[in-house]
Order: sequence, then C-alpha cells, then structure tokens
Amino acid sequence: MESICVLMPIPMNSYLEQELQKRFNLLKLWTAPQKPQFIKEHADSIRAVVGNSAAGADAELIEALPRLEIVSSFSVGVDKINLAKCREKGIRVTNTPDVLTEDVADLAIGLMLAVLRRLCESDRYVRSGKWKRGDYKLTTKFSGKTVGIIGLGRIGMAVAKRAEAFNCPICYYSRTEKSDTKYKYYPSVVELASNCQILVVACPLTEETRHIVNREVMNALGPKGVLINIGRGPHVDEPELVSALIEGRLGGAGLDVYEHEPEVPEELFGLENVVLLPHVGSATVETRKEMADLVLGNLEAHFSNKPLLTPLV
Ligand code: 8YV
Repeated sequence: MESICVLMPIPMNSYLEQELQKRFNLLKLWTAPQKPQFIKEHADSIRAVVGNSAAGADAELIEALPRLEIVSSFSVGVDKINLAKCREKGIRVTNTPDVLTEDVADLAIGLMLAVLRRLCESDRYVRSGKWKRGDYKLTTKFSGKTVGIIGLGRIGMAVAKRAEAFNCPICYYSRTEKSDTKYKYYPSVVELASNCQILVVACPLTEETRHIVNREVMNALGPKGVLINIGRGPHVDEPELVSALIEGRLGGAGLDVYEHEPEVPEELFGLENVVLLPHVGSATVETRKEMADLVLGNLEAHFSNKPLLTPLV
C-alpha cells in the first residue's frame, strides 16, 4: 500500500502520522507552502483523506480530488466532512466511535466537579499564596444535582451512568424518546434546561443542533444552572453564553469546545465560574492510540477490499 496517496490536512497525532508514513504515501498538506497548488499537483493520486474535528473534507476539497475513495476521520464527530457530497460521489467515510466514549464522559464529570467545586480556582488560590492570607469561599455540592443531557447516544449514556454514581437524577432531550431507558425525557431543550441543574451537550453537530443551546435555553437553566459542553462549540450560541455568564443569568460553564477554536472569547478569562479546556475530551495517550489504530485499520480494510471497521457512509 506504500504507493497509495493519503492526504492529511493538519497534524493530529505523531503515532498516526508515523504509521501512515510507514504504510502509505502520506502527503502532509500543512507542510506545503502553497496549499491549493499542492492539492492541484496531487489531485490525481490522492485516494484517501485523514481528517479530524478541526479539518475534514468539505465540498471544495472533495470536488478537487477526483480519485478520492475514502475519508477516514480521527474523530467521532464528522461535522467537518460533507457527508452528502461523499454519498453522492460514492466516497466511503469512517470515524472513531466507542474508543473515546469513556474519556469524553470522564471529562464531562471532571468539568462538572471543576465548575461546582471550583477546582481550578482553588488550585490558583493555593499556588498564588492567597491561602496564607485569607479565607476560601464555599463551593457547590455536585452529588445529587439533576443532570440534563442533550443527546443520549454513546457519550450521553456514558455521562448518565457516571452521574448516576453521584446520585444525580438524569433527564435528557433527544429527537425521539428512547424506549430502552428509565431516564426522564423532555421533548424540548428548554423544558430539559428548566428541569435540571447541570445541562450537558453530548449530541452530534448538525444543522439541526447548531445553537441548540440559545439564550432561551440558558435563561431556562438559570442563575444557578451550569452548562457543560463536551460536544462542539457551535452547539452553543457563544456571544449569548458570554452575556449570560457576565450578567449572572447563568450560574457557570465547563467548556471543552468553542465556536471558533482555538479562539476563546477573552471575556471568559476573568470569570471564576467558568472552566475552560482546550478540546481535550479524547486526549489521552491510550485513547488517541486506539483512535489512530481505527483510522489505520479502516484505510487498510478499504484498500484490501475488506469490510470497514467503523463505516459511516
Ligand atoms: C478530537 C473529537 O478533538 O472525536 C471527536 O469528535 O472532537 C476529538 O476526539 C480530534 O478529532 C482529535 O484530533
């Protein structure tokens, strides 16, 4: 397979890069001084694209690569891939489900604890020497808080299970009510937000779920409510989030994702009721290796005419 050209638009993971380099003819777009020129030069030989949550395969790239057969994403989310275009052109799409579920769910719980128990603020308090000079503030209990989950898929379920261990009642919103769960269903996000104390975004990003957390939802969650976003930045109307937090209409937020990564609204930097992470839900050594192995396994299966390991399209 060493002659098969695989295009990687941006760097993602060194193990993945090394293995792709060993097994295929890896083209690293980010190393090219003129990207459009580079694509043109290699258009007739690129048969696979490896994308991720930051760079996938949009309509323009797909149109530019007439020999493209497969997009193998180093992510579970495929919002950066034009799936309709792939379907239309018979291009296969794979992602990395399951292997990252635990890490992302763990991080969601970590964010809940970090926001409510003010872990980051407390750490800063000790490091800055303030502890020696003063009293620390009381924080908010996590155990027993009602957790509302938008999207009860693999990750949403894993968050629910973990939160149950903290005696948190669980409720959820999804397009349709699930018959195989005892968790309380709300048919709208506003109703869910009105009836929970911690609202977690865990659904895929689609046109339908863009800004699913809007001003109305934030107001429904209220001044004591906490928003946790481990989905995608565009799920939340970010300027509205900033105003809701500044005006005290929303109690706090734990964010791993943002609308324009790596840009984060600077107004959030000064707020102690907010915990900001740099999109690290799946970023453990163990999981990133499993994700990379899935990307490689899918490519190898495709190019040896075997069934794909995790096909989406
Ligand atoms: C990563 C993710 O950020 O799986 C996803 O959808 O957002 C993450 O796992 C990423 O794709 C790794 O580069």
